[in-house]
Amino acid sequence: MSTTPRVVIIGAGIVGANLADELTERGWNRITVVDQGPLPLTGGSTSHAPGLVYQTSPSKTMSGFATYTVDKLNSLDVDGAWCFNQVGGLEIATTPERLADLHRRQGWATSWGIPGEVVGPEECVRLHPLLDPEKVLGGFHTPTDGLAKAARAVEALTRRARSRGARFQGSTRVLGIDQHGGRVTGVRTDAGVIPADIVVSCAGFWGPAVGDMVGMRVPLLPMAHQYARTGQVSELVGRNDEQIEARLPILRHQDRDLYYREHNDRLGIGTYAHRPMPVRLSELPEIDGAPTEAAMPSMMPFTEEDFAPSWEHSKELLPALRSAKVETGFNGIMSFTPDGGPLIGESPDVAGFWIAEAVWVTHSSGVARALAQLLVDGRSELELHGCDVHRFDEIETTEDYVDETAQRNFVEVYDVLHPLQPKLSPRDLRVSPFHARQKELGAFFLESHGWERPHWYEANAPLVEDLPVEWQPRPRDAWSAMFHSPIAAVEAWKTRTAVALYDMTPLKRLEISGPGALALLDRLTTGKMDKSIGSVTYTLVLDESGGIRSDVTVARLGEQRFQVGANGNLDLDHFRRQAPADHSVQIRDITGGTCCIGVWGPLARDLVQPLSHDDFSHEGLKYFRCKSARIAGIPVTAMRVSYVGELGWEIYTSAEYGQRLWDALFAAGRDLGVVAAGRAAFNSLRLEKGYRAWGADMTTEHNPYEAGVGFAVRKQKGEFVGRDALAEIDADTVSRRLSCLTIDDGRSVVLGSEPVFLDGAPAGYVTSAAFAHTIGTPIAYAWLPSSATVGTQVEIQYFDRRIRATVAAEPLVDPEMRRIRR
Ligand code: FAD
Ligand code: THG
Repeated sequence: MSTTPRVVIIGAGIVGANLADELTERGWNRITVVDQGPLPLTGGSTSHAPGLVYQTSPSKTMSGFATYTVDKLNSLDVDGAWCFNQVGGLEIATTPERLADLHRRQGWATSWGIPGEVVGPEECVRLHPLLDPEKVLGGFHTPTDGLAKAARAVEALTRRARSRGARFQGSTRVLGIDQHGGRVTGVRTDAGVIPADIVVSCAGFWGPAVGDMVGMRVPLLPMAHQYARTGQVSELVGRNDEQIEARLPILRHQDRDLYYREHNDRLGIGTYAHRPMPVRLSELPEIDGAPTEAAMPSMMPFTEEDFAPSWEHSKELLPALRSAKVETGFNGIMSFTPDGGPLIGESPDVAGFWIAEAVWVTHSSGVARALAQLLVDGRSELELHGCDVHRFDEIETTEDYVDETAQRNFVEVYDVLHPLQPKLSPRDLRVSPFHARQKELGAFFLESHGWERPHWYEANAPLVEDLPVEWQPRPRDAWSAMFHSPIAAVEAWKTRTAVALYDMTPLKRLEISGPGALALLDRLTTGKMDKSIGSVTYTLVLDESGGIRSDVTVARLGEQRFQVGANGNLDLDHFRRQAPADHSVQIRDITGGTCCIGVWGPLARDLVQPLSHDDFSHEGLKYFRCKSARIAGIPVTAMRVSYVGELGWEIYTSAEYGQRLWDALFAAGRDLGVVAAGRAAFNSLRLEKGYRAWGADMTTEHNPYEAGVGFAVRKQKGEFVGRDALAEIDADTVSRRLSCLTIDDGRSVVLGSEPVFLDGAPAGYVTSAAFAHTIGTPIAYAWLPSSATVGTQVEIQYFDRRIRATVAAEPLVDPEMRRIRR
């Protein structure tokens, strides 16, 4: 008899209930859902959620989660009562900056297939007559958004999952997780042990406490967020009834951190305008008896003084409120994370222990479907890199870091944020050994995973004057000029015409060694790994369906020792999980103890060779080879690889020699015109050379042939993960392609995620974009149907403008590889 695994879901909120539904829909029938609270109103965040669902977000995956939630909840009811009321969404602007941002949001909606348009003030008032026409400059209207009746949806999902065999058990508190041999075996509760093969914690803001039971860090911070209801609003009387509750679109007033919905003839008001109010789990209110809608553990007492400014702003926007009053309110508890994304994934230490937390009602069905797909099929159809709990580096999961960044995200939740907008704090968490020198050179730093990364160096500013005419930067619009500098043009120019030093230290480096290392890498990547010592291979890590999990470089440093240049912590997590249990492979993250300088440009050899007795000639160290050497007496590993597409090497050494290496290279390069160069130039150079950035340009949603990296797949090499899925696919048969676009006007720079129109209809979206200094024109990469061949005219929507672009043959720079191979 075939049986499905025994699954225990901790938490019967909107996430746990959705997961039970998704798993039972897939035929898993041994599901138990336990909750410490009584059913169906458990007292968690779902029990009081006002349920506004706005689908549009900068993230394709998050928007996809939301769209699925809307479709699913729309199809549910409890005895005829609605679970989703599709009243539409309206986000209004009261400042020109917000109005511009609404156009940007409308672009994301178009990119991700969500209907919506920016409308004028009259239309806003027609849609929502409570608005003061004098205050509103315009709005973004999304007809398929609306209200989720979260607690009722839990009931509908519970009924359906029960009818397929799931068990729901309320008033049962989980006290511990039983495990044996590194696997979960059961869940210990105050009502006994429930045996389990898989445990999924859907415990909402209690997540960290449940994670502690298996020693898993759950980087979320519970925080209070205020929600109030007015008394009767005379303008609403007679419009709705208890059944329908609301007819007006849900409303957001982001300039004041406010949102609104109807509750029959009253208005509900949510605010993020107040001070951050972190909540310790030990401070939760003690509830006598069962939770009610007025008292539950996820509700703190209303602090009126925090709400006062929001009430004033509400009366300004919605004059009808001036004769109403605030009747009730509470400080409800929800989860915030360091980057605002949810937390999905399996414990690194205890197999079978999963979490799905920090999830809004908005994304709940989508997250549950993704997790069900991971558990049942091993793969989610929407890519999860921004949701995977293992996306964080260790420093990003510490309590102090989570505390500070989660509070920051609360404050910024409705702010207009530039894609490059840096954290102001915490900063200087991780610096390379070159940091002191970078500061002396006036580096402008942005932060990534705690690393300080120079984007350009003010020390190069005087060279802007020296730029030849064809290299001179064009003026940019104010938005694309933010966190950018014309100095990037200098650094690009020097890289292509002289030589530049790039700090590559933050690039994640793994050492994979041991008797099983070769076999592991061979199984997990698309390349031939059994090459000579000193080989470097650019290769792909696929999932079973042929989707791209990552692209990495693998350098063979010894018979049983490899250095992997990776894209982030997800790669480390993947390799660790895939390593055999027999300890024949050791995997170490060596990023922090080492450092790397990219020395690139036509004069790179003139710079490095005089500093070394080792042979840095073309024959002495060929393209995509590496070797140990000494440079200025410092032991290094030199790897002839260049993400910017120039002659040169990534030069690695251990951290303590870093500054000395930097100084030696800098001094030796003075007469050659060496500059330090930053990420702004780097990103432009890699894009014009056609090198993909995993996560932005390609993800698990794409196969190598669509993404233009099919050359890295060695189908003949033998078995490897993803090979079977690719058997029938090649570059000529794919239906969509990552395509290179040049911008026709030669000056408009876009930033990424903008929709692309083909024959007037949305057909794809931008993944990465930059000004290509070498050819003097802005470029973009975008996903487009294969029918958009070279020469096809398209349009990119940038705010409220359409920018003409043309599909171009790629790469735009050095297709013959003359710059690199010499
Ligand atoms: P919960 O509903 O909290 O469920 C977790 C469950 O786990 C609880 O029932 C708890 O009892 C149980 N549990 C925890 N620990 C244990 C244990 N040890 N043993 C047994 N059971 C345990 N989201 C939106 O999308 N739109 C909105 O408009 C919106 N408005 C909000 C307004 C306010 C004021 C607040 C506070 C939140 C709002 N949210 C909104 C967020 C939303 O409410 C939550 O993100 C969502 O409800 C979380 O669902 P969940 O299932 O993860 O958590
Ligand atoms: N350096 C190192 N490792 C890395 C990167 C890096 N790992 C992660 C990420 N960056 C990987 N991305 C690329 C993308 C392209 C190339 C290298 C790393 C590249 N491609 C050549 C090409 O496409 O023509 C060579 C391909 C080949 O010969 O197989 O160089 O920056 N260490």
